[in-house]
Amino acid sequence: IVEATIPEPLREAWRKYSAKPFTQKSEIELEFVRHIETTLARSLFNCDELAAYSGIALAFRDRLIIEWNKTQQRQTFADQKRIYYLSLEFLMGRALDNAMLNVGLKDVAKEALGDLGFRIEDVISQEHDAALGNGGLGRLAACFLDSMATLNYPAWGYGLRYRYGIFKQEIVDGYQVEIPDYWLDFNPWEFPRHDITVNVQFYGTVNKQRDTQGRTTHIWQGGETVQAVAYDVPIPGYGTPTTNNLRLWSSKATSGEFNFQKFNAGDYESAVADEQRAETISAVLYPNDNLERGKELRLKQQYFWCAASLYDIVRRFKKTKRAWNEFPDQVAIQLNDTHPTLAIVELQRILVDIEVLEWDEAWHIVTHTFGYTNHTVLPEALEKWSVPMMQNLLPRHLQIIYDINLFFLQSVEKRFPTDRDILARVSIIEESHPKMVRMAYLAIIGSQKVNGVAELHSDLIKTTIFKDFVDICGPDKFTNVTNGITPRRWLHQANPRLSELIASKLGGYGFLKDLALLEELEDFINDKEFRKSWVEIKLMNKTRLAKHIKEATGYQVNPNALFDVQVKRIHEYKRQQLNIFGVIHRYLAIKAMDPKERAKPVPRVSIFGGKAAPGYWMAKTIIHLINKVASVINNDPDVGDLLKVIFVADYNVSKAEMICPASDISEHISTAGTEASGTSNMKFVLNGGLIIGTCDGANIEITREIGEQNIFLFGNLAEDVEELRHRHYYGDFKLDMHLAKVFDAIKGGMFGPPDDFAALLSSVESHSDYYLVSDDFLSYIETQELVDEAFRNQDEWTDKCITSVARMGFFSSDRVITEYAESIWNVEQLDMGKENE
Ligand code: T68
Repeated sequence: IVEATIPEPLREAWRKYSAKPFTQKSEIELEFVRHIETTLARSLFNCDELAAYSGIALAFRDRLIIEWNKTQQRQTFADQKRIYYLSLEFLMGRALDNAMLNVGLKDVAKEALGDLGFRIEDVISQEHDAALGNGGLGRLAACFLDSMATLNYPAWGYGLRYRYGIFKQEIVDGYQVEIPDYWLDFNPWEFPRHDITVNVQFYGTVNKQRDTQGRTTHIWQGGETVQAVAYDVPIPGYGTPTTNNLRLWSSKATSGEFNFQKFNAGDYESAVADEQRAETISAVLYPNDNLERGKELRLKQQYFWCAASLYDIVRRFKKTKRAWNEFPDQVAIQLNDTHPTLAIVELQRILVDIEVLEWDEAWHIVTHTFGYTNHTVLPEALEKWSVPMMQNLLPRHLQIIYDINLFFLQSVEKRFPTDRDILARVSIIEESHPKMVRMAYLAIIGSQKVNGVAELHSDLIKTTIFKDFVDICGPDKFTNVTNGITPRRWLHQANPRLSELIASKLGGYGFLKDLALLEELEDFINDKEFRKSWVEIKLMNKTRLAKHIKEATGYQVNPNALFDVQVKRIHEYKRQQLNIFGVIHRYLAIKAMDPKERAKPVPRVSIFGGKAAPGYWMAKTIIHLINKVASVINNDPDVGDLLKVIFVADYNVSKAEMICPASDISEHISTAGTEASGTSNMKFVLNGGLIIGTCDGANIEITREIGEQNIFLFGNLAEDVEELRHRHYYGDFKLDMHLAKVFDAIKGGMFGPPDDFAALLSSVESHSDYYLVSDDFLSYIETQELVDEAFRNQDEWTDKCITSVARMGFFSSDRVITEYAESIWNVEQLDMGKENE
């Protein structure tokens, strides 16, 4: 915006007064007090911890936004290809701690807050999690933003600014209860951009017209328009001035719509109703993970967000005055699952209908711009939209989808003239009643690369759900990029003591930017002092969690017991039921022991956490069973410290930061072939805990990296699952004898009315045990005994933990982003010059 630029001779004054990064404590104190006294209108007589949080957060966000501005200028000036990461979910968690750590000023801020009467931990814990996501997919997007900023990639995230994030979970009488998460009351981390708006159209009709050159053009008219307003969230990199942008769109009625016409006509109520209807689009995050339910509002959310984001991306490209064929050299758009697939159609529409490019030229641009990441092979999670719904909501897009499909099927027919079924198999349109648009197929056809998120998963998509597309598009289109996590949040922030200990041995915090450096830790494996500190830190982290458990549940757990953790969304495929059945088995074994024998078993605390989708009844039953088992076992005097069962309510990112460092063993026990990757497995190992798991997702690569002597694997392999299911289906099924005893206990009413759990048991006993709980049960409980044995030898256990951490370098999201940048996006890091060397 050239006209608004300050003339060169006057810029000196600006530069003089422009705020500088904090360099010392007094500057932080000054800004802290200023914000409390002016922005918040408080004083030293009424400054509680929440106000202190607000003050310090505002002080830091002011500095972030200055770096944010400079970063945007640098990136515009560099004029390089940019990455656009489209995700319906960004599970960011808290921002303050992260912001302080990334600029290296947490210790200084701690002193500053101390001087003014506050403990930094108490202040940090005032922050409400930004919980705009369900689970792994949303958290992955957040880790990627962190890595892209840290590696100085010019990258933008695009998402929705939900008024309600994922619900808060309470446990009442053992049942999950959902509480709305209204999180925007006070959010210092977002900047509303009321000047950046996009009008998004829905419904209406399409008319054909001939333009002056005799071409047929399509005019999409009528319907309703909703306004997208941008809210920007600065994303600081670690140890770099780069501060990237996450742009979240919020919906509101278009100015002009709510207002005078209806209002003046005396129809005030309906004017307000229109306003509310528009706002509904960005009101709530759908709380399902790995399940799609085909609701119209969800489709509206998807289009609203894709249309606004693409408009923004195209606008930025057009400012460079380049020719359209250079678009893919300037823009890489990554689709986080199929949720943003409409962006493919929208770009084709913009190019053909608005910019009047020829279809083929436009399609060439589109198919060189997008990449698609698949996160699941579960059939119930693959998105399909009904054709009549799409016809109604997005009539022009449906036409374009039909054309994309037509040209695609024609090319397939030419190449595979003898395969009579292939066209029906690969058609974007499923010939069902109603017809459905298969979004994954559209995403594949419209992208230049498709990737899975762990090796096994990427192989599985090629050999199962997308097999035909490998034959059609060639194997090179399909690739693997194994997931990773940011070591800044998941080591340095979550486990500052361990991070410090590691830094003391490796000569600094370089490993936070190059996680492979952790391998040098193996040199210290026999260093007595180091090992002692290592063990002490784990115990401190467990003690902290025990304190939380006491406050939250009233149960006292012994920090010296083996902490066995399974925290993740509750889902049958993730098999929390296998875990709790195993706990009951252990309980029955303890009860059956001669009291003198009871000193022998390794004391264990089984910790569960996770949300069930509100409509997922079986998942809710599993939560109920866990809580009932907990109340029986935890109150049984025969058991004492030998076994405790805890359900941590409202598992979220900030709870994960407390729980991951406190685990001895964590459970990643999905039915083989069902968990695409898993990322909490990485978080637990990086924090010095071991894993019990199946040969699934990234567990396999974790094993390859850390060595099979350092992980407890069990259960059937992915390649055998189909055959086992087939056998069950034809009646070849026998309940495992140990599991049968567990079921007898439940049926006998040991954990409350057996009817409460009848459906859960029968999903195993009489409905073919789809998730192979019985098939894997013996292997699971035997492997748990190996865990006990290993834990008894604390020295060897510590060896395993240290070795594993040392070998986790591969799972940094920095490695992941580098792979995407090089093999999919073809984007370069911004050269930061000398200042950042
Ligand atoms: C997860 N997927 C995978 N989905 O389950 C996990 N789904 O294995 C993987 O590690 C992770 O993605 C990152 O790749 C999800 O979390 C969802 O949350 C989701 C949300 C909406 C619709 C469908």
